[in-house]
Amino acid sequence: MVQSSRGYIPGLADHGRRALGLEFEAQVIAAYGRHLLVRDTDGTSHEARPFGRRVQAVCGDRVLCERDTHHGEIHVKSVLPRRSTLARATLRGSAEAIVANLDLLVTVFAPLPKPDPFIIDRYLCAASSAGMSALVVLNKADLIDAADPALDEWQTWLAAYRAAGYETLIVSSHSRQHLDALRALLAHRTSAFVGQSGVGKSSLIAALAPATDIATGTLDKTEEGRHTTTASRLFDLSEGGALIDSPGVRDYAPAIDSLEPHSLGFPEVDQLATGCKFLDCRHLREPGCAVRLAAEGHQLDARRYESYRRLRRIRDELIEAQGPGKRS
Ligand SMILES: Nc1nc2c(ncn2[C@@H]2O[C@H](COP(=O)(O)OP(=O)(O)O)[C@@H](O)[C@H]2O)c(=O)[nH]1
Ligand SMILES: [Mg+2]
Ligand SMILES: [Zn+2]
Repeated sequence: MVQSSRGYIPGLADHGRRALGLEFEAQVIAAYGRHLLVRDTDGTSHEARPFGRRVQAVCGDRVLCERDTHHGEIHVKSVLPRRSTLARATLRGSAEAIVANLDLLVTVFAPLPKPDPFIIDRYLCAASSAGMSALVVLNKADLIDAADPALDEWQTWLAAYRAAGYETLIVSSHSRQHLDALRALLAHRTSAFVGQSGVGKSSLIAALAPATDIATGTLDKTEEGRHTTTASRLFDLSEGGALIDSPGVRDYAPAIDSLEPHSLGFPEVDQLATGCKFLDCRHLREPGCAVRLAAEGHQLDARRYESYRRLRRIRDELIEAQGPGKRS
């Protein structure tokens, strides 16, 4: 065993601290910036703070905590390896984790606020690139008028998502339409709900996990004591599994470096690309591009292809700006 420079055996010391309950494993069940709520293996929740700038814990993370007996505080010492990370690009272009250890990403849109399918696409790309399953949900079905011409457009979007391999559902948290079908897809998995502010993410979660409202202490209060929804929070499902509510967004940009470099996380592009003439085809103007041909022949949804091209341009510009060495 390696002797540390400070003269004690780290393994033994850790063991001792664990036996005394000073060090323990927990899961982050709410995160408001660096204010965390962690739940230990006994199911007890504790307010905690990351120990040092290096520790970047997000909702869903498994973490190693240490009790500071002197000040009565709990510190998150380290984040245990994640099985998946949903990340976003910050304004400066670097990757920032939003939620960790997800199995499924639930992207929600609604008749109101006015939906933007390109935001949905970008979430789906992040999910597919990170190896998670994803689901597209149209909420507020009770507001949909069958004669509304916009319904045709939404149906076209949903058909394209199904063709790409994603499951889709039309639900209502108010009328509870198709909530059982949604619940069946969520059981025994950890899922995060994402989408524009106001689409009904929190309402859906409240309808699906009603009895599990967790006490977040001072976490979801601002300095003035008002409640905010800017925290990510995890709710247990009675049948097993958990739902994570995330703050609503105006827009979402995936972390460029975490996108699958060839298809950018578009499953249908990935499939079609096996027919491209060049292995490094970017699926734009290249000769013999099976993806572009499929779009021209309407086997690939035109809007999804446009979405791919937009994301491709953004990604390539950012990779270019990072300079050589980081290029892929
Ligand atoms: N008509 C209708 N309104 C809904 C439904 N779900 C949520 N809402 C309303 O939409 C607004 C935003 O809901 P909220 O859950 O806070 O959205 P979030 O920002 O995505 O978490 C609230 O006024 C909800 O009452 C629904 O299924 N039908
Ligand atoms: Mg909300
Ligand atoms: Zn191609």
